[in-house]
Amino acid sequence: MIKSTDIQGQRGCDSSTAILGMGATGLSVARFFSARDIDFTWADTRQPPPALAEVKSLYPNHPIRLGTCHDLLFEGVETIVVSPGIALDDPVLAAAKSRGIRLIGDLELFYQQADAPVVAITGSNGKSTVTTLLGEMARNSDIRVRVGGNLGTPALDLLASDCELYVLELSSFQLELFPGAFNQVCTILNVSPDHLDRYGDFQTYLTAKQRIFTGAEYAVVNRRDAFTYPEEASAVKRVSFGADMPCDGHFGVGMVDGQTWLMQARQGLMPAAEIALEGRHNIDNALAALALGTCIGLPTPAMLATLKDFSGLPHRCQKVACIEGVMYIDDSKATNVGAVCAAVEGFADGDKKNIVLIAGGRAKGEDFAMLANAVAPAVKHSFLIGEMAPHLRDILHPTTPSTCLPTLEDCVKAARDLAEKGDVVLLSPACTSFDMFDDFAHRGRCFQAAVHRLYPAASCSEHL
Ligand code: UMA
Ligand code: ADP
Repeated sequence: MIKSTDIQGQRGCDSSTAILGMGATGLSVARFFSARDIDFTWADTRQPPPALAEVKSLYPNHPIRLGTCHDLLFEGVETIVVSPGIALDDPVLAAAKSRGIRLIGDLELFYQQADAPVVAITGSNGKSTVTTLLGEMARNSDIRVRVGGNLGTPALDLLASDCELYVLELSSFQLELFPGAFNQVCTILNVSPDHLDRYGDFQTYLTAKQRIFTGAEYAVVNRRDAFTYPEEASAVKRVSFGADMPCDGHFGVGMVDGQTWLMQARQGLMPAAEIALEGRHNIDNALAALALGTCIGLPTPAMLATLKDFSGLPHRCQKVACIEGVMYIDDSKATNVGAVCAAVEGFADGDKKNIVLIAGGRAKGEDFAMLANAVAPAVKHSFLIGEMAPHLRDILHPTTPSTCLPTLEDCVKAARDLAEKGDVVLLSPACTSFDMFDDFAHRGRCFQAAVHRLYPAASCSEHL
């Protein structure tokens, strides 16, 4: 394992190292360096950065450089630890690179230190669910596991000498500086357009995701999505999952006594109906977690028990209430078209139009055109908020009646007025929340509060 002195000597992480970004990642890097007596300076292109006061009080002796003038930011700097929210083609970083300054991410430091196997999980949708689910499977197998990454706890804060397994959710942003990892088990769960405001085009986004295969021993791939496979020539071993009958060594579904079962090759594992997670897309997530768990040797009984118990994270197709026969679902985390399609498909009821959709917010450069055909069969009306509301209305209205409204609360009330017994009111925005809310969790909490305000006097027996 590389010690702090090695890091200083070999990697150049000494006083000529700058931490760019004062968010969760930057602060975790600062803790990591401070614990090892490694000197550093702070840099941030925002003036002022949100955490400036906290950083000044926690790190009074470390210089802080702010702004977009790269000469001032990185004078004398040899290595920059870049936070994932800052694009590598940002002019400040492009200039630093052209001057020969080395750019690394927190993952490079993490992988130098991690002394236990790592499972790395990426994908456009389902990352947090599968990461958490696999972590629970490992915990239920009595393994000392630490779970984090893009999910919340930065990778460096997970490091612990007694840890037996790390499960990391990795974003495409983090993968841009992914150093590669020997013997790793990894997966790209699925790929659909996302973050195109940063990448410009789908191929660049996909290339960032595919970096996860660098050095891997096993790749868990999605049979329904060719973008999740490593290159043909790559030596990475593949274990696949998909909602069809699997071949030997792979995971899928099949019919047992007239019921859909999760299968490993020809062997039935459990009825799909017993998975605690809601929505058909979660069968994929369950299969992916089983495949990953099998690659790292988790016992099947513990994994299956976890699937029967783990009902999911908040704001991901979360049941909020059932009021007068109408189910209210908070899918605030659905911030791209692929996620909304999966949620709508998951709650569709045959050929009925049983869904009232609430969507909108701030775009990430995606083309919303495919949403129109995807939602039309199941959505009876869409209520739209935020910056994208007029644009979404133009796209959806030809196939699905759609109305723009000023607030989320207005949407909830209008959905309540329209929905009939047996319908689903689904918040699944296809957009980020930052035009109207702090983040997706804040948007989800506001939705849930609005739902509960609909019937304040009613008995809570119908609320979940
Ligand atoms: N900053 C600049 N210049 C910029 C942009 C940001 O200097 O152009 C500075 C800000 O002023 C701030 C800091 O960078 O001081 C923020 O850094 P950051 O944006 O990298 O965010 P962190 O707080 O470090 O959180 C990051 C992830 N955020 C992003 O990738 C945008 C978190 O994922 C992750 O949980 C955390 O690291 C720990 O690993 C969030 C996210 O939205 C949840 N991720 C995206 C997603 O899931 O879609 C990828
Ligand atoms: P991520 O961390 O990749 O954003 P989450 O597990 O938080 O993924 O789920 C976010 C949303 O993505 C969910 O609310 C759901 O709408 C959608 N989703 C989850 N799993 C899948 C999947 N396997 N395929 C497509 N969409 C999915």
